[in-house]
Amino acid sequence: MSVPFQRWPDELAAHYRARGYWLDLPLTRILDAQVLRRPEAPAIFCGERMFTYGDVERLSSNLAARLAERGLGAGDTALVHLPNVAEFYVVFFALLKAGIAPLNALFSHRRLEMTAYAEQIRPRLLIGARQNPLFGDDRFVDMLKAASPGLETVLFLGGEDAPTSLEAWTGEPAGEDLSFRPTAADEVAFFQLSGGSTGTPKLIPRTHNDYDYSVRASAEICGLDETTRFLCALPAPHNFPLSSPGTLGVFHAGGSVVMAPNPDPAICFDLIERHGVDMAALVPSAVTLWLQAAKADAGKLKSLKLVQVGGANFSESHARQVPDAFGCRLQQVFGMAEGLVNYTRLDDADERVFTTQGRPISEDDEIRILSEDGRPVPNGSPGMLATRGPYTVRGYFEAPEHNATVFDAEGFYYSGDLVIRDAAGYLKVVGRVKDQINRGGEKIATEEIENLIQRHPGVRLAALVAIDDPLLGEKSCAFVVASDPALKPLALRRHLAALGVADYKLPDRFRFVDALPLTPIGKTDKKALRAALAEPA
Ligand code: OOB
Repeated sequence: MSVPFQRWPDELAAHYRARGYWLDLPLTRILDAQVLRRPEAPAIFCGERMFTYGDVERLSSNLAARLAERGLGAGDTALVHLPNVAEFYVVFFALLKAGIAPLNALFSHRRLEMTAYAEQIRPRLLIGARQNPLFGDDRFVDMLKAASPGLETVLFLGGEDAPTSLEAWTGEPAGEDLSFRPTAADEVAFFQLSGGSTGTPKLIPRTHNDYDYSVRASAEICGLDETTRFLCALPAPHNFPLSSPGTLGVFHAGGSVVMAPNPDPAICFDLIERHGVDMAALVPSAVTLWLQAAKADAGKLKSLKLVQVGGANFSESHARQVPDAFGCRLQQVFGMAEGLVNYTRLDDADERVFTTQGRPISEDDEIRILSEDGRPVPNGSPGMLATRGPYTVRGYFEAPEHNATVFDAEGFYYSGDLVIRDAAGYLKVVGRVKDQINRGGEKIATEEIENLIQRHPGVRLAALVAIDDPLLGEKSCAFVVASDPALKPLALRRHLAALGVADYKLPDRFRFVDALPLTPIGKTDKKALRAALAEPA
């Protein structure tokens, strides 16, 4: 049994192996390598706790053994909902060891997102945290079980009673038999989350082979080694802090990860000072806060050597401030959970680092930049980015119709970004054609929210558009055509909250209008709506 997914064509797979990208080893080799070499070395600092590589190995093996004992293994999936704590990695490695494919939801995801994920992957296992209001009692678990009948095993971080306590399951194994094994390296290891532009969130099946390559190559590009101390302040499941090179890159290199609950400088600066952090990954909105805070507190940042910035548009003026303000190098990162990641390189000239979002990891990342009618545009001109390569997926999980719209016949993925390429192959992100809002790096699929607003009985039509925001880059504004003239924003906000949607997706503003403007072919004219935002309400 294995999780179904769209495979790479045989001849390309053979090429990726011949080039040494695909090693045919499971992702768990990242941990195994360090356990053999330096089991006593610190892998994770989390609050007052420190976990060595040996600890992560032991705890994850215990959990894997218990799960295998329950009959969980290859072909099974798990829904995981944990905050930025060491247990996130213990669970991740445990599930990989046992051949169970996890979907690591963001901790900000609520009932609606979690239910949609469960309906798609039909998990046999759920791992959550009691500290999250979703799992304060068992009501939501019962709902999930109803939506996903195969869900038998539920474990909680911070759970009191032993049968469901994650702590108990990672403790000494119940039986003698420690038999479990990962799925084959060319099978699905886990699911990444797509930022999305559709009504339901799309899932991204990542194989051991493709993900491991992106981690190893990223670690090399970023110069990680045993001395690296990496601050994980972005949500741990996100592709950027997980693999670009992220925490997995740090484990691969034998360094240490320092967990932060979020990028708040009041928390992060102290962690940097205390643990001698030399590298951090941030979204642009966090950099803005750090730049402010560094005016008073730069002394705490002495150990920093590299700050990576990615996930959303980063202004050149802020980019230029980073080296002096933080006393370190800047690296720009333009990546996507579907695969392709671009980095400025450590030896690039400053101007290139300030003005581009880098170039692809691999010589075998194929990049096409296309006009609206699908023809290649010359270097220096903006066009739509299409890509395929050794770690860019060939399709979303069980979404044939959507796949037909964002992957072409040759397997190129259309990211929805408008980019300019220069003669050296560096990319600059200049815009977007996908209907998505990038709220400080958190992606909102407009269609998802529009559908939810339209479920309110007093609403005829809704359209969500981006508003420029000095801190987050973009916020969201919902244009609403109401059938009930008394409808107020508060009622719509309550309606969305009652549906259980994550907070970051709630519209920042509402505007009531008599009708939505239409384009000549009858679609909502979002350009006109954005222009209307510039005028007073
Ligand atoms: C990263 O991954 P996702 O999947 O959350 O979002 C991908 C999208 C890109 O298609 C692009 O629209 C935007 O986020 N984006 C950027 C950017 N990096 C990502 N837009 C402008 N400038 C950048 N530097 O966001 C992600 C994954 C791995 C590494 C870094 C970011």
